Amino acid sequence: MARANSEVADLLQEYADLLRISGGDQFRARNYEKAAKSVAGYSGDVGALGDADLRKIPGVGASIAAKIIQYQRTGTINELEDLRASVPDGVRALTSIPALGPRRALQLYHELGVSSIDELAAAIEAGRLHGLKGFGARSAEKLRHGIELARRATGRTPLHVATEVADKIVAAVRAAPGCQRCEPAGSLRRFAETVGDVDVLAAAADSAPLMAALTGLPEVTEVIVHGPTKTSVRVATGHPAQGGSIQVDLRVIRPECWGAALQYFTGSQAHNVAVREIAVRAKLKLSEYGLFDAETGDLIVSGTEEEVYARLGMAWVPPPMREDTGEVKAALRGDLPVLVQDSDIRGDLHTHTNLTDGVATLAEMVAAGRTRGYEYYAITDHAPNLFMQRMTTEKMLAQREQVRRLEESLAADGGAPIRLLHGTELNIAADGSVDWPDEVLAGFDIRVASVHSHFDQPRDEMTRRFVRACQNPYVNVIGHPTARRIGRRPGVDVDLAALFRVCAETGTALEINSHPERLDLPAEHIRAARDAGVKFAIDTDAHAIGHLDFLRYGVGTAQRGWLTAGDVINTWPLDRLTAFLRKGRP
Ligand code: DGT
Ligand code: CA
Ligand code: CA
Ligand code: ZN
Repeated sequence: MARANSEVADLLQEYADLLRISGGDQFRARNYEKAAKSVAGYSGDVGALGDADLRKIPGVGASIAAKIIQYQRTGTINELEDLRASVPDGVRALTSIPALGPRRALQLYHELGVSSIDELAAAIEAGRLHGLKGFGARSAEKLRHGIELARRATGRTPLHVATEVADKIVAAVRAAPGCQRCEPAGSLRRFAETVGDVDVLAAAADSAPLMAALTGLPEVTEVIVHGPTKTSVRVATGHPAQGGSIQVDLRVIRPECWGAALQYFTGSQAHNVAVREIAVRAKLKLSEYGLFDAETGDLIVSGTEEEVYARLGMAWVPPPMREDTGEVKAALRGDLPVLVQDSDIRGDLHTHTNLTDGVATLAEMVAAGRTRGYEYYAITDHAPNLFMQRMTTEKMLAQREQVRRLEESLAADGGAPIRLLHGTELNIAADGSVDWPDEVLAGFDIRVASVHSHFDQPRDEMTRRFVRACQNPYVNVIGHPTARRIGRRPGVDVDLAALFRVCAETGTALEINSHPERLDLPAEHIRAARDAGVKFAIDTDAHAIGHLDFLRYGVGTAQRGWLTAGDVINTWPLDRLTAFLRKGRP
């Protein structure tokens, strides 16, 4: 996606947020938010468009187009600057606290003079929220928890934001004269859900041109250390975490140490400690320079990771598994699972179009899925009970017709064949029921069902809710099962063991939602689910063409959960998949 698109989208979103905070027209705020979404998902480069073309983007009218043009010309938007000036920074920071909307943030500012997260924390502890209108008995507890989440979020950058930075840097370093290899390492290579700093490793005889390629990048805002073996810089991310930039460490090593260095700097530290213990027991010494004979100091191997692990009697461990959760033992025994790969995925089973809250048309989304080489592709727009999406049975049936016609025309155009599944994303109501009656549900090829409301139910109610949804003979996949938003909203309180049991019994798959702000089911629960016999669907929940590329994060998350292709229903051939989707129905 073009960089200008995400910049413009962020500004429009900020404008919407500021309108809300300052008590402006809520309807206008919603329009700006919608425009932000379509700009973010727009397939061309917004930075290059004139007025007429801008206005063709859904949700962009005359006044928004004018603002984008002003931004293109001057780099600022006057009205946004005015709004920024009218709302203290601290109050904006308050809105990053989950459970505190813009209106209540402004109320705290006006009534208590609270203008930062720290001041809010102090006000809560001093009991100053007592009796404040709109802040009931549970408010203090919820806000305390929200503050904790917001503080944690500001400390680490989401995986996709860090990955975009790393991709750019790796490309620049690889292009430098003399660069033999360059790869991301650290938590990013392990597909951790958030990243503290970006570690990049490169191999060259002379490091200077590589270091210069990094420090010369326009996105670099500060050079912290500039040395021959390690250079550290800060790079702008355009994401609020860590103050809008992230540290990048580039290490350049001699090509002959590549394997040992990559192993060392990939971590995790806990994995490395466990691997070094294996080395010590074999009278060897492992460092970033190589594997050495502990007594003589002679180098044994260092060229590739595979050689290093092999000399320790271990199979090569895929980076997402390197967290010291049993992978060292498994690698010694030689029975690591063969992990699912991006290329195993035959189709996406959870995607949206502009019939509900997506920004691309059915034909555009399907064309993008086909370009990815998918054999099948499910369209799962929202169902009627998510009222703001205004879905109706008539619209749904008309879409089904459109899907069938599109499938026929694609079959006739001589390109790669693709099977289209007409599905829906149902809403799991508080009592576990879903939107449509059985006779309507029966007409879909696939039904994802998700929690979109009543996130605060007590554990036993929430568990009963999920169990009932899974027992519904038409519900095939539980979408984003915990409903968490990384750094913004904790997952719902549910008895996961009970959920896994009912999924396995009923043939209901759990989604691994690839959206980088969800990554849900979270990696730490995936192994337990698989051990209970659960199957998974790795989906993107795409609302724009570009979102189909989020798949890599879902696959990385599945790998962190040790999944094989066999565990994942959308790696299966279509006939096996459709048999699974029948859930034993005749
Ligand atoms: P992060 O940056 O917090 O998301 O997590 P990592 O895992 O990327 O940690 P980081 O950046 O501190 O270091 C990258 C890898 O380098 C780490 O996973 C293991 C290795 N490493 C770095 N410094 C040390 C160290 O002092 N001791 C050990 N054992 N390993 C280290
Ligand atoms: Ca790191
Ligand atoms: Ca680091
Ligand atoms: Zn969805």
